[in-house]
Amino acid sequence: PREELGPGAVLLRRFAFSYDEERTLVAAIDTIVEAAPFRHMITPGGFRMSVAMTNAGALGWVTDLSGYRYTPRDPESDRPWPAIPSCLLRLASRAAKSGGFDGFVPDACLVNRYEPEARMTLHQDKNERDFAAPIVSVSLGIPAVFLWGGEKRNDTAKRVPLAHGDVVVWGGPSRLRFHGVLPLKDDEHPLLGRQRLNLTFRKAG
Ligand code: MD3
Ligand code: FE
Repeated sequence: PREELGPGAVLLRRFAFSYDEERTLVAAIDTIVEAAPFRHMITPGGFRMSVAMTNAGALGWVTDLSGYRYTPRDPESDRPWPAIPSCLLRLASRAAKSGGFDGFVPDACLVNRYEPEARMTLHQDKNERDFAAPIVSVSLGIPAVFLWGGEKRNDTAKRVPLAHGDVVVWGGPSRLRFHGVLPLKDDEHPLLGRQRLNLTFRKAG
């Protein structure tokens, strides 16, 4: 099932299953979290994010009082971020190919953990160097309502439910659209419990 959300934005429902077993993906995420635990980062405006985050890859996305950026090291440990596990790299490039972007090799994987009530306000992803590469997102665990906005913050946002195993490829004209996630409703997933994990694969450098 392949759904066009907009130009360059393709929703692949349950793609993370046809490709790989969910347990393999969750085990790969566990290895990342062991090396670089989840943490609640602080926005430049001084707010603690409700979403907990960590990263894998040559570059990781961070925020603190001095701003948003990609760094080669985990600022909590001063060690390089863990490598992106190969099963995740394969999933990301296979999904990108299905979305029309052949040859996608991400150098950054941001892992977001939402517990009930966590949310992400409307924003654009523009800390990456090259907007020609897509972003591939993978949703696991309890469902969320994704907000798919326009080119300006005040453009009306469409609500898109995202469930366990859903993969979205965001490229082309959709790459710089505003987007966010509504506060997560309390729920329980058989494998992941009361949380949602979202992976975003990026070409940051
Ligand atoms: C559309 N994450 O990490 S994934 C983020 O569910 C982020 O955790 C959300 O937004 C989450 O930056 C949404 C879907 C997504 C990710 C990046 C995009 C949609 C996008 C970049 C451009 C356009
Ligand atoms: Fe984003």
